[in-house]
Amino acid sequence: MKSNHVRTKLKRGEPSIGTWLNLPDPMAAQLMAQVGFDWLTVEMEHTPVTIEAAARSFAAISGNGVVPLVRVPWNTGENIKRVLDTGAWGIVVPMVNSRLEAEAAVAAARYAPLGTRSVGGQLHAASFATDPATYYAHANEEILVVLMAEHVKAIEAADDIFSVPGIDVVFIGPNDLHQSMGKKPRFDSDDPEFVQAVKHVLDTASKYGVAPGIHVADAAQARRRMAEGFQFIAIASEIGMMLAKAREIAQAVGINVTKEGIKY
Ligand code: 3PY
Ligand code: MG
Repeated sequence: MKSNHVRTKLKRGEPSIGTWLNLPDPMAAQLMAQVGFDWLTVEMEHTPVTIEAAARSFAAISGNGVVPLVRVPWNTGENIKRVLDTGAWGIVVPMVNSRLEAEAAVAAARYAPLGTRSVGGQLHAASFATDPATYYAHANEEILVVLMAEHVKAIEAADDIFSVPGIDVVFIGPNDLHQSMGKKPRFDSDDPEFVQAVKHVLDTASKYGVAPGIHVADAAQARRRMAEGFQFIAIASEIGMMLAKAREIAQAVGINVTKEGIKY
């Protein structure tokens, strides 16, 4: 059975960098899997990615030696079961704002005795190049559980949430976090309330031995966050990178690029 090198790296205290896949296209996933990122997260929260497209993307990603992760549309047992059973090696769960919500996400992602995940399926084992029985015996040690801290409620409840056993990463969603503070959504700012919230996540994650993570807009931000101690860093998305490069090229030949467009 293949092993989840991202989980191993994070447990050793090392950083691990990846990006988001927003296109509902396994071919784009296959090509992005050859760039060299440690992991790729298939985005199902804010995109039209179907479970079938996601399953094909997980296979294309894991087949290239990269860890396939997925952001589920919402924190439900059904969402978590279906993406793990179709081959994801880890889940990113949006908007986890209480201990109860954190416990529910962990329980859905782990087999007994750590959780309540139901056994069944074939693709989970195929994704790890093994058979179902071996997968059931080892999945709890391989599946990466990433919970998102992206609301002021999660910052206030950080001790309650981050101390739940079975969490590997707490991952800041800066856009929603700003939004929940009544501020303009963005990846970064020097707003004192946001800066303090980020610091509180870093400190609390370290207190409970959980890897801290954050979504950033570009390489410069990624380097700064790593220097601060963040380990699980998502840089933009494949669409963001494609459009940024397209704009750069268009501008270089004199085309008037007027729209800023999406960043991730
Ligand atoms: C946010 O910034 O809100 C995110 O969800 C990033 O992944
Ligand atoms: Mg968000």
